[in-house]
Amino acid sequence: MSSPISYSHDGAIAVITVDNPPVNALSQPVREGLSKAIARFEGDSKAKAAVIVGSGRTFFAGADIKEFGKPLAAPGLPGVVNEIEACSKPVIAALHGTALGGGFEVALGCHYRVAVASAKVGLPEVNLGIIPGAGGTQRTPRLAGVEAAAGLITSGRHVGAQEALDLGLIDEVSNDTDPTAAGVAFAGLITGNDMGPRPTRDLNDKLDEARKQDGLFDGLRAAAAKKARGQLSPLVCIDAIEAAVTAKDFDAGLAEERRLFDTLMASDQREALIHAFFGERAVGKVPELETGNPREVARVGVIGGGTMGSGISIALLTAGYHVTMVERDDDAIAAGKARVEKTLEGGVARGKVSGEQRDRMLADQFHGTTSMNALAQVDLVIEAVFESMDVKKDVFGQLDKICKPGCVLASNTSYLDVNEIAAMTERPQDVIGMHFFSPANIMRLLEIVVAEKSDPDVVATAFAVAKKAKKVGIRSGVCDGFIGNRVMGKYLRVAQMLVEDGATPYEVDEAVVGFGYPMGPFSMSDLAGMDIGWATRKRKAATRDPNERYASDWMDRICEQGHYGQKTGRGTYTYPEGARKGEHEPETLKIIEEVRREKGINARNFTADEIMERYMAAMINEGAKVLEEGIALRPVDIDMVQLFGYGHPRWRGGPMKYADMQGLDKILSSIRKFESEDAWFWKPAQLLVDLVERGETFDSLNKKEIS
Ligand code: 3H9
Repeated sequence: MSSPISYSHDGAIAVITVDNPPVNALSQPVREGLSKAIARFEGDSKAKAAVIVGSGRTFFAGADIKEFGKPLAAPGLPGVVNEIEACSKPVIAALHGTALGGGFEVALGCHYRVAVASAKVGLPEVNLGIIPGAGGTQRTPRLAGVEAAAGLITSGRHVGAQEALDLGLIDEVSNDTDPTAAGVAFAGLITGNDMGPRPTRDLNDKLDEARKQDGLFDGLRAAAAKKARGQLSPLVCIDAIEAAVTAKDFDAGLAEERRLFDTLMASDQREALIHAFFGERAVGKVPELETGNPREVARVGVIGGGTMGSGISIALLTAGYHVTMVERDDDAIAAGKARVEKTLEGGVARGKVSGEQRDRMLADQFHGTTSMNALAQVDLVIEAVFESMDVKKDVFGQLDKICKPGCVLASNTSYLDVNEIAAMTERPQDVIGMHFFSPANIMRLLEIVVAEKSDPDVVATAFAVAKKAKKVGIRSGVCDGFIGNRVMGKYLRVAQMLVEDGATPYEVDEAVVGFGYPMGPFSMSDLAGMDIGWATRKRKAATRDPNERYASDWMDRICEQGHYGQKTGRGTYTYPEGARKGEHEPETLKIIEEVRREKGINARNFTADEIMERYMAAMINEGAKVLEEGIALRPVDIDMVQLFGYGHPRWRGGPMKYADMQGLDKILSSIRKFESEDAWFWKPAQLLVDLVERGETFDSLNKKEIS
């Protein structure tokens, strides 16, 4: 196999080019090639300086993540970076695309850095559960200072070339758009001015400044802990940066960085976060995309201007689509428009959208109307009307008559049968579910619900729109609640049972937050409105299985008193004077005790671990059922639904990954234990039983390349 590294000359400048598509990851042949190229440059009497540059779309985007978790093949990256830094002639990194992680660490090991204006740099390792492990934590503070380095490394954010220059991370932003030309020109300046190598390891001024600041690391740790919410790597980043300041010399700091890096590399959090990285990309690979071609979409109709319809409209406007919002009367369309305007205004205030973009969206891209006929020429319609089968059927019947042939007809239903909706039209092949999550302009999950007759082109169109709107599109089959809400229905019921059996709702919420979710289920229902769940329970009462335990009486009673959560000032929690964070409500506890007394339940204590054992077991068991029914294609689809739509902590990788890491036999034995209390609810999924019998994991059901 030919080396991904090539070596050439441009006059007296050696040009070392990497070509390892798609992102020039630093896999073993790249590291080996780089090491050899540096040795060649050292002995190359024709070359006065060297430029390291990436071909294709980027400089190195980092270590090869696919190699993680496997034994490291020599040469290791830290050694290669040290070899570059030890060169007796200047080495210049010429950056374009995204110089990330190990890729940026190579640049930091070079003596000088020049970037094209569009380049971005960053150390995003924290997002993979690790820390920079090739000197990034030691060299960044030497260039940018401790505080800036900590900000960069604990957040993993990418910074543009100009900001990198301001921070001292690079030496020049070139006007050239070609990185090789930029690098060679900069190298010419260096050699022309007789400037020699400038090893980053020798720069100590910024560290000396930090040494004078009392309590610097306490402050940085406190800030990192606040954001980390259970994730280890941000705090370990600070430990490694501190080593740059306190270690006896650069090599000792580097050794400490390596020790910390190795510890995290062996952690469950690293495994979970890498699973999330590849999972986010894997969910976009579905069978329909192999045959289907996306239809052209420029104009989208959104039916409904409520919270959902306006959120969807904003997401689409931001993605560049023309949006026609339809509402039933003048007042409703005025309110819908006002919602869009207000949210865009907020975006301008927060600097997310420019005033000019907002004006363009409202003046050129957005149109509100009360006439369904205005949808005659759109390419896609997303219906976001009231969640009732009759209402949806009526809308789709009208769309069938109005919309042009080939228009994709999508429903934003969160529970209803998309096959039944499609059957209202003469073109069921054009109908699909596109289930957004509220607030739809912010939440990244988009469940793409493929009905029996949905055409592969229609599926491909929905995925293409998701991608353009920066959503994570995940394929789901048709069932009550699809992947997300169906699984959620189970763990919410467990939460209610736990309360009936002895936990307080506050203990349940605390356990769930302690696990890493941003919010517990009862705070969440207070936020969304307890009346929503109450209405669903009433609607489903007639068809409820008589064997099913009903544990929602205490919530029903709170609703019966007119308390629906934040919007009424009281729900499970109380919100004095419009507070957004709830306080414990003694009346809630009285109602719960009253229900327990009536049902003859002796309250038990549950520890946070016991609460989470049940909560996660319910999620995993239902996830396995969703899989065995073919509603989700792969376990990773369920994991990503939880991550992008329901607040599951990314560093736990999703419920199915969590189950694998806990051991499926352990999860099954928990379920069997609970089954003895409630055989109907806790019936183990056959798939789970089979996997345990075969000694396999959920990951074994994911495609090899994503596991
Ligand atoms: C590190 O460097 C550790 C060091 O400190 C220490 C070492 C000792 N490896 O995202 P895309 C694949 S940790 C392997 O769709 P985009 C990706 O899976 C690393 N594969 O494109 C996808 O494959 P497929 C620190 C990688 O344009 C394809 O490339 N670096 C890697 O939307 C295209 O990717 C990072 O964390 C990789 N490093 O975004 C950067 N990166 O087509 C991670 C990508 O089969 N990468 N692939 O699905 C990214 O953030 C984005 O991929 C990037 C491009 C911004 C570069």
